[in-house]
Amino acid sequence: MLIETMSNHDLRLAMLPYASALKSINMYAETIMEELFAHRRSNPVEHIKARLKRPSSIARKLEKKGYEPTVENAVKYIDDIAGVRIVCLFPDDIYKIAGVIKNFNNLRICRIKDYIAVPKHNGYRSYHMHVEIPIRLLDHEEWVKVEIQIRTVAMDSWASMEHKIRYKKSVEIPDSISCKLLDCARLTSELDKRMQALNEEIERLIPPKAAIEQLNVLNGYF
Ligand code: 0O2
Repeated sequence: MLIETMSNHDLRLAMLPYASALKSINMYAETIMEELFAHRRSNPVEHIKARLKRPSSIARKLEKKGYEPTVENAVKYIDDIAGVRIVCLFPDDIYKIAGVIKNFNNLRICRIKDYIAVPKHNGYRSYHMHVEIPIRLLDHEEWVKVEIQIRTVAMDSWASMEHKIRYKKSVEIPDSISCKLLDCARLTSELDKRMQALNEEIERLIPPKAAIEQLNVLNGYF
């Protein structure tokens, strides 16, 4: 069925499994935060954003990929109809969060795109996990695709800016602007490295949890 000819009711029905998948992934994300918080006594996640792709964007993406904009093709060829973005402070946290996600039992990892190890030619950096999770519907269970993007605040602010001025826009962006964007991407990468190093320095100053508890006992706080 062509997306543009579908009624709002049919569109909502087609999106239902993806909306449920987003709810489940949000629960997973909260578990990740709690687990990492328990280990580190600080929350590595700055914020989490979940979104369903708009039908018009799905149709546009299908046409860009050379497919007819139908629901069947969307289910088959579009991996990010349901998308979750986890934004954290430091690059190391990205791989820790990805590690926790990989250990979830009820989740299939289909594809990893590590645009941090190998950034895109325009400077885009982010860690993408294409996963599938089981969703229980009225009469059957279905594995639904979700794209999880994990990135730092610096990577996120660069991507938002680039998205705004270039990504998806039909205007021709001059090379001079592309070069400046690439330069900004390098700066954000440098900023991430420095902030990571600074955080490690600060962490070394903080005594381990056991030592604090012992000190409290000695001081008669317990
Ligand atoms: P929107 O509006 O954010 O939803 P593939 O299926 O592998 O052939 P796809 O789906 O483009 O290609 O996969 P990829 O590379 O994982 O990109 C998915 C999403 O990552 C994009 O969705 C963007 O959100 C983001 N992204 C990827 N490359 C760039 C980039 O160069 N700049 C910015 N700002 N974001 C990027 P959409 O549907 O393209 O856009």
